[in-house]
Amino acid sequence: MRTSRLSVTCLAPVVISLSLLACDASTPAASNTRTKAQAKALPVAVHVSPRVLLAQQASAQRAEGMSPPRRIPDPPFVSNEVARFDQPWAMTFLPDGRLLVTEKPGHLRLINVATRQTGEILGVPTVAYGGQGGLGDVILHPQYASNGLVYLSYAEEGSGGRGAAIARARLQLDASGNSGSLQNLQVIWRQTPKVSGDAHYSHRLLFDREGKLWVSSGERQKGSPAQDLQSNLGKILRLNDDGTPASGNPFADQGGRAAQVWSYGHRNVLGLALDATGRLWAHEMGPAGGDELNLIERGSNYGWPIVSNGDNYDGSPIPDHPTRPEFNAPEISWTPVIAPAGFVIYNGDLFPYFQNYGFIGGLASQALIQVQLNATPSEVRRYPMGRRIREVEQGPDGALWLLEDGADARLLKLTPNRS
Ligand SMILES: [Ca+2]
Ligand SMILES: [Ca+2]
Ligand SMILES: [Ca+2]
Repeated sequence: MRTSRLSVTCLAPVVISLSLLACDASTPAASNTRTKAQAKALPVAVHVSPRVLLAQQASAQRAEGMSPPRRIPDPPFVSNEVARFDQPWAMTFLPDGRLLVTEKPGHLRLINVATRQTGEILGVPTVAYGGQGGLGDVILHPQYASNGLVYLSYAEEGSGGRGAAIARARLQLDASGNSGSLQNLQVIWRQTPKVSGDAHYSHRLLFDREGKLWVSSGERQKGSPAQDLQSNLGKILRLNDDGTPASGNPFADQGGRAAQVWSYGHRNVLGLALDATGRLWAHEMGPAGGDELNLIERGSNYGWPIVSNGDNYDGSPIPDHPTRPEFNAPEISWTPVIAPAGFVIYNGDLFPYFQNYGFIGGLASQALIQVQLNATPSEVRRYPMGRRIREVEQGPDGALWLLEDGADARLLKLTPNRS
């Protein structure tokens, strides 16, 4: 990042043919001043070369948190299979580089990605496996290194039907191998009320820099709860690490479940990610058409089920977002759908040309989808992967990792194409 900043900064004076001055990292301050003064004195109608425009564009993109253009190999990455799992759903890396993987039927695996040796972590709660339900997300507490806490989301049976739950426990690893167990397991949050059916749990988890726990809670395919602040379905929630409502939430004064809510009017949110400036982005599955990427704002209503850029599966229309400007409209919407699942905003060093871009797994689209998150968010490229992609993660060394969906699903490591 630092290297690129210097090189682009230095590009402008050279290609403007201003001059005169050698430009490198050691350019003295006095010379910089002189260059700026000369640049300021240039006539407005000066010819600007394409390279200058590129440098200016890079500068503007940097200002918006985007990476400057670089020579990008095509394809930009190569993909290698590391392991296979049964219906994997989510993954997260331990500080030592080993990888926790959830499998929907209710297994938590630990894999040493260097040796490819895999083991199982015992003590996972009983899950309601079926349809879209089962074991879901896994993340680490921000102070995992000292407290060993992992957080799991899953579907559970209860009176009235099923709902998502979140448990936290201390991960106790065996002295050798990749097995272990969950100790002192505590259920810290539940979807309420429980309802029939086995779809749209969402239950994606994310910790922010302040140690708040973000939860996507799907509307369980019931629609209207997404607009009811006393249901925690169809919401994005902001909680403390013990599952209690975080202070400063927008509907705290309404009490009850409303105190958990940060934003509402959501459908099925299978991806949460923070960008370099701390903004929260979430994608959600639309019905027939209308998948969305949303920038999540405090107290905002994202419109479901009143508006959608898609329509109902039976073909009956749902008014589009522009008909109701009071609802927060998506930054990107997809028709036909991509069926988004898994989401990272890249901030590693291994792929300099991916800095600050979002990467979304595609189920129906069987692809990895690259999006830009600047002033004009859009899909910039779609990489066909040949299978449904369930989960995307960034590894400690900056590699991108994907989990395919379904039985006999591959764990794939993406590294830069050096050819
Ligand atoms: Ca993950
Ligand atoms: Ca919406
Ligand atoms: Ca519509």
